[in-house]
Amino acid sequence: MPSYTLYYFNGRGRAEICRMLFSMSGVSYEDSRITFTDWKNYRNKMPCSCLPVLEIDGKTQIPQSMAIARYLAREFGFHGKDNVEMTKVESITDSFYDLFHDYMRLYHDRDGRLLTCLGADIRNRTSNSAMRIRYDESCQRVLPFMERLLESEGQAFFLGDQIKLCDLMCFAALENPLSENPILLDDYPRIKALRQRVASIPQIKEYLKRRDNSDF
Ligand SMILES: N[C@@H](CCC(=O)N[C@@H](CS)C(=O)NCC(=O)O)C(=O)O
Repeated sequence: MPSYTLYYFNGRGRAEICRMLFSMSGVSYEDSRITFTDWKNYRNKMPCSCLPVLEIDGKTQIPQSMAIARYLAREFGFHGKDNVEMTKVESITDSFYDLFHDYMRLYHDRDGRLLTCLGADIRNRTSNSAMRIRYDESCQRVLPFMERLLESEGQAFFLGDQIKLCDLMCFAALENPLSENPILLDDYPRIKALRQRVASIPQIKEYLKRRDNSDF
């Protein structure tokens, strides 16, 4: 088994899906959290100048949260069993990423920098209208689609009775939006039930209990 270090800020953010995959697999990794003050010293050294980054065996560094998540899902057995199922897993995962990405953008300035880097209070940044409209539209696009998918094809999870990357992403991507708007899923009972099922899996339950609370 390779050695893994996951670099991100001290928040759930885009790294949480990867941390959940590590928890599900039981594989150990270093959860390296960079402070916003230190980020300026790291930025130019990181591939793509953004986080998260996964470092494998102290040499290979991979940026992009979804590429990292797909890699870990394949390594740990949480991806599809064949090409069609893998594509379905990715299509659901990426749909949740769309929504999550638009939510995260509420916390970025015009240059795309995370506002927390600049010391802004992220909880007061949710009314930026153009980004807010885009995020609301993503919710209207993605959530009904996922609810219908669970109704027509879902069993215990999106693709059968085994948890996969897309189920974990359904949990991770909606955490921040739900902390701001607890009634977000009231019209989507199947998504809500799926998230509860994910949270009740022993490895995830234990992880959620022991992780630190963070702002985002
Ligand atoms: N598409 C990338 C986006 C990465 C991204 O925007 N990361 C933010 C944190 S969530 C970042 O590194 N911000 C600091 C900066 O841009 O200086 C991914 O999903 O990993």
